[in-house]
Amino acid sequence: MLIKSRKPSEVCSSEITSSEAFEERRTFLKVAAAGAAASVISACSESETAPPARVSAAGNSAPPMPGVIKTTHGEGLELTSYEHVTTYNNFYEFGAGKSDPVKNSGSLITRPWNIVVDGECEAPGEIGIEEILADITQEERIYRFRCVEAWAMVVPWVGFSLSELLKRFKPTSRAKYVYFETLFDPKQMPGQQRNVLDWPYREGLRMDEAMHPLTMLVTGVYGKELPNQNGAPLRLIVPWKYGFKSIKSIVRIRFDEQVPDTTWWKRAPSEYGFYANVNPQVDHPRWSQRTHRNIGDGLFAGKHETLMFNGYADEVAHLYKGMDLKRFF
Ligand SMILES: Nc1nc2c(c(=O)[nH]1)N[C@H]1C(S)=C(S)[C@@H](COP(=O)(O)O)O[C@H]1N2
Ligand SMILES: [Mo]
Repeated sequence: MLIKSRKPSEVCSSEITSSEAFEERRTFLKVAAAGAAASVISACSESETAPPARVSAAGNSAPPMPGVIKTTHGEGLELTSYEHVTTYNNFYEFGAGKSDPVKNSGSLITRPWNIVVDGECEAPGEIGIEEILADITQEERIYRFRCVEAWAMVVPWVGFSLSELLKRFKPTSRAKYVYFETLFDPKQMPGQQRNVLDWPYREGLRMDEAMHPLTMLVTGVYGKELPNQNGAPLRLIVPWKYGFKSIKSIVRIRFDEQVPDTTWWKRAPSEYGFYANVNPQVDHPRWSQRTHRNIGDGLFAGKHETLMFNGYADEVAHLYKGMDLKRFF
């Protein structure tokens, strides 16, 4: 077997510590104090290189979702197992390690759950998750999902196009962006008791990206209700963008005229762009984005070439026509 030696640019963030990251790490260590497992902070740091812990997936018991329509999206792609999808997570509100969310997210209360929608729209208001589940047809679509830090999954998400929800609130012509916010409640989300990130977690899309049919609000996975660690009861999935855009446990959506502040972009603008389109030609300053490994493949499995827009170029490349994607990364 050929074991390829890695270029320095491929060394993952948990192995390399830039001076900036070192400072961050010191601060984080200070905050984390009492010896809790700390890792260099990044949107996707591979804090655990070993395969995910065999935590029996809390969520295996999640109720099946009735009336889900299976679509042809992603037919033929090889799925990542339910266990990997629900035990190898990024959800800093429950810790920075990949196996923290499954262990710690039991404290999140997902019923009742309301989402406020306001800003540049004619019909601002609030909608409950039960109303969404009852009123909006749920579809299963298999999407590629890739983290900025070179790991990827293929997941059968259950949900619906974000545009279906947004239209109900009648965005005005001034709505150029859509802003999203995660719940802020340090009692339910213990990670928020520390200043690891500027809480609440925030994300945003340009209006045309938000209205694109591939952009999905997700309520379930593998035909079952979304487990807490995956962002219950409602999270975003934008399959052609890096994982950090796919904000979890959403409580607020706002139509904005100006580009909104978003968590990772504001924290480290040289590392995480607003667009965050999967692009093998634009490296992260600390590692290459040309290849990825599939979670669940095993430690010695080869890496895969990353595709432009994560393989969705035919559907989305037109959104960025004429834009310099090295500048607007
Ligand atoms: N609120 C919130 N949303 C979040 C994150 C987070 O830490 N907090 N992590 C993001 C990152 S970096 C990734 S890769 C994906 C991971 O989604 P998954 O755990 O369902 O695979 O969630 C994204 N959404
Ligand atoms: Mo990520």
